[in-house]
Amino acid sequence: MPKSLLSCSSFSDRASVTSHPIAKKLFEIMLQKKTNLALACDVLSQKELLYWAEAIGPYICILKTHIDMLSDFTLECTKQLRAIADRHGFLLFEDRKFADIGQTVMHQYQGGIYRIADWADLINAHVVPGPGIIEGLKEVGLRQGKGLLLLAEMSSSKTLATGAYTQQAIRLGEEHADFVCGYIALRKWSSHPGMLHLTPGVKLQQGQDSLGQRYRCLEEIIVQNQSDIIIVGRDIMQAKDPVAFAKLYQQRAWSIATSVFG
Ligand code: 5BU
Repeated sequence: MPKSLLSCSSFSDRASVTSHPIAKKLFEIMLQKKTNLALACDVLSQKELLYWAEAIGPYICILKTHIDMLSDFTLECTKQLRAIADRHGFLLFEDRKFADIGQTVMHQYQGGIYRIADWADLINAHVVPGPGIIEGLKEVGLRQGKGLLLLAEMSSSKTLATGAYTQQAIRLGEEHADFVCGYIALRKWSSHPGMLHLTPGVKLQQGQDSLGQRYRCLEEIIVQNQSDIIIVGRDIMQAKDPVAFAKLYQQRAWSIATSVFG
């Protein structure tokens, strides 16, 4: 194993040194359930969302939602989803990708019809507006013990989030480590132990979809790039036997991660 990989800290070492409540909880879930798999649960109805949460819940540490994709959204659904998450022990991550000034995102996070702050443990944000977006979201989420992920990179081909932009996102996250607990990124960028790196665009076989999504395989993401958590959507949900496939993903990704991080 290359020397740089041997110096990686284990999830349990990182859990013991982080004071961020969501990072700590997430590490504990990962260690207890032996999973670094997040499900991207992109569905169009409440019934499907609750079905997948229940079916795949035992194998995941995070269920990622796009709550505004539901055509029949009600707050009751988020209550039921929260109950399933607590029963199976996984976190809820609303992939809202906030992208406005602090004052606006504060209301989008707390209010509106989705009331994201009431049920989601994790949210994410673009850093294009600058630090004000983090401050605005923090006004709502910090006192409720929530966590924010910054978009440092994206999985799509020809993404503009590269180079200096990515570096600034990493720096902003580290400067707001009381609320920010990680990044959406294609590789590990921060050596801050509480900062998690989550990577979307994952398939067992590399490739692309017809709309610019670029897929990377587990070895590239975890071994070469040292990302912590894989976010998988269609590769599981469109499998012949999604539950068995989720279990396979969980076991493979966890065994690769423990061989890399210890
Ligand atoms: P897929 O079915 O595994 O392609 O789904 C990927 C999910 O991750 C989907 O919900 C996207 O909105 C989400 N995503 C992404 O694919 N790439 C990114 O850079 C970010 C989010 Br950020």
